[in-house]
Amino acid sequence: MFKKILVANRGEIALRVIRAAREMGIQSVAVHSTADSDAMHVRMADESVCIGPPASAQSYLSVPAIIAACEITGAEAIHPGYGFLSENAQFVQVIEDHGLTFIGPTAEHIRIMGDKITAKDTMKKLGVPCVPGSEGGVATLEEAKALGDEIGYPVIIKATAGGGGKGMKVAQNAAEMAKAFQTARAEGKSNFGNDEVYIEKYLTTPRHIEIQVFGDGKGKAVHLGERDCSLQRRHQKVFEEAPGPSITAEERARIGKTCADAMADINYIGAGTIEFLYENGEFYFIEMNTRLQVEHPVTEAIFGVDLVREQIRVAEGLPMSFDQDALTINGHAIEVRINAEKLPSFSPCPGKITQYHTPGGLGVRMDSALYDGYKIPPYYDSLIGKLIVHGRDRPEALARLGRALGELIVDGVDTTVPLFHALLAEEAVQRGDYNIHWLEHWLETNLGDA
Ligand code: MV4
Repeated sequence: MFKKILVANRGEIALRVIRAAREMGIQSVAVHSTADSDAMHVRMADESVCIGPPASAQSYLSVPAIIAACEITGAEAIHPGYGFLSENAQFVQVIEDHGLTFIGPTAEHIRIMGDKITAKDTMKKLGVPCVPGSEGGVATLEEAKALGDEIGYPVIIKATAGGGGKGMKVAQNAAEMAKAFQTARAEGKSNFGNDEVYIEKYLTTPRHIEIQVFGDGKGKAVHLGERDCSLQRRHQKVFEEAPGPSITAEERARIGKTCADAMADINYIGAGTIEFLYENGEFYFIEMNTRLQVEHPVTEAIFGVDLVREQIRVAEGLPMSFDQDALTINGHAIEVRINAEKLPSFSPCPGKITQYHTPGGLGVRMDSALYDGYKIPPYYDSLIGKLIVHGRDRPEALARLGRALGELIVDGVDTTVPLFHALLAEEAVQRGDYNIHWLEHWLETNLGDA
């Protein structure tokens, strides 16, 4: 059993990991930049180490500083949270070279899934359904045009190293191919230092459905159903729910088993998310995230499991505390991401919290590192909290969300809370009838968002 772990992150996710560790009797070490000396994760951890100046590149992304913090404090393992170094294969390698344990997958799994062409090729061979498209990379415009004619327009050109929607261009027809192909390559090169691209059939109105998987690293893996994360703005999720309102029990069992079997085959260890586009009753794999996700609490709510506790267990070589048969869905959960942002532009709004009151009651969870008087620094992500509600069914969860949002007080900065009040009044949201484009259209119509 680990005695002490280091949390290489900040904000609500650092608290999430510290809480799981404390319940397991494990000591926690927080790391922080000089801008975060007064942050809640520093206060809540058993110990803390300052690892550098405000800029993430010199603190939360500094591998030598984080390894040094482990050596100073005697921490045996590192939990990366999400973002920062959570999907950095080199970081995992360095951790292992120092005789420490990374709480997450192997460097090799991160490497495979970090390159989207390799990820897709691997998943296809494992029997996971993929979007029709090129086999591997597409090197020339001639090849790209031939493929466009073969699979039919519209097509999407994606950078293999891409992410967050960068290095992704749609070609509606052959005439648009040259520009789309060159732009995707250029964006891959400038953003990720890799100009390799691949091509897929462009799905016009899909939902974003992701399957939560979990492996023990020894050939056992399970799935914990899906989350529908279709409500996004500029590739940032804002509202997530589980189960997906459009997914049947039969579909869940089938795609879930396909994903779990694939993870068992590669001896996957820890938490992972397999992302699909879902259209006309079919699932199409697009990419895999080899980390805990922001929206993991909706899955925890409906399955009644602590995913971080399980991550720590399997990292220690212990078995998972459940098998597939023990995992049954109870009710419906919804998460909304509360950002310190000014509407309608969604521009970051850092500043001092003058009053903070969290909602409570049955089926309400608020994950946040805010406190009265806290000064949100301007250097990091604008996520300041996640409100998660759980009900016996979807209508109850929606009603509970409205009730809980009404209790929440965050004064001193602008937040995205008004957006959620407005969304809850929408019939499409009430019916669960939306796709990946719905929110952007709604924002244009209702907020005049560019
Ligand atoms: C697609 C697609 C349609 N067809 N691939 C966006 C980011 C990256 N994760 C994959 N993305 C997409 N890939 C094919 N073949 C549409 C998107 C997409 C999207 C996907 C999920 C959630 C929101 C989205 C918003 C715009 C585009």
